[in-house]
Amino acid sequence: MRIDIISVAPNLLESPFNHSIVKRAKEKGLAEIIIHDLREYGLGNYKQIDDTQFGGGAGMVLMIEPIANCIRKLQAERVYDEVIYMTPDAKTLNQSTANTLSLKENILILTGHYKGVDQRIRDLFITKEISIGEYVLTGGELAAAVLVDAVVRLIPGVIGDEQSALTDSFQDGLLSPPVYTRPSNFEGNKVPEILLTGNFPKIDDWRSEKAYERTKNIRPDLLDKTS
Ligand code: 6GU
Repeated sequence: MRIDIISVAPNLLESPFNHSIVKRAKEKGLAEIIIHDLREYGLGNYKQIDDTQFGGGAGMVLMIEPIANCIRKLQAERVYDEVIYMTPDAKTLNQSTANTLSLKENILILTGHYKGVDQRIRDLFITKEISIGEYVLTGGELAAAVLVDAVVRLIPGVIGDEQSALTDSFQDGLLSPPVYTRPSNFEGNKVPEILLTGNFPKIDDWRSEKAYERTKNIRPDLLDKTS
């Protein structure tokens, strides 16, 4: 998968993609992530990328020309399956969206800043808008990093133990059950007996039960969706 990200703060995006699973995906050639600095497409000597909004009001808006020029240049080089705009005023990212995106060939992600981007960018170029939750971040970069992490780990071959991604929280619509490792007794706090028995069908049952219990307590709304 190739992922292009257009950003006004490209340095914010360097570190998250050079660790752990995303780093491994890049090294294996399963993911290529290219960051584009919107400033390079800015207008005039000052490389202007934002301006005050028509109709008045506080906050700067990212202008249409720099973004259009950048997107068009990239689109001339390849066909994008999705052109995604990261914005709080969109549907929230979920596992199902991450699963779908993980099977795409080329994805272009636009991250906003300030008051957002000129609406015509959204009308003309964007095929999908994604928020990562009901709170406001300074810019879309951290949100884009979250999206890319969630998607890249699902690309077939990225996680060695294929089981691992499939048994994540949310893959079956439930939260994960509790997990334990050594020691089996920490200052009198013992690991549930069942996990030490080696009775794997029983252990599977126990995990399902705990996943259901945890979901019922913390996210009962998820149970309404799956049933
Ligand atoms: Cl995608 N962008 C910004 N700026 N804030 C957010 C967000 C995105 N998702 C949640 N909050």
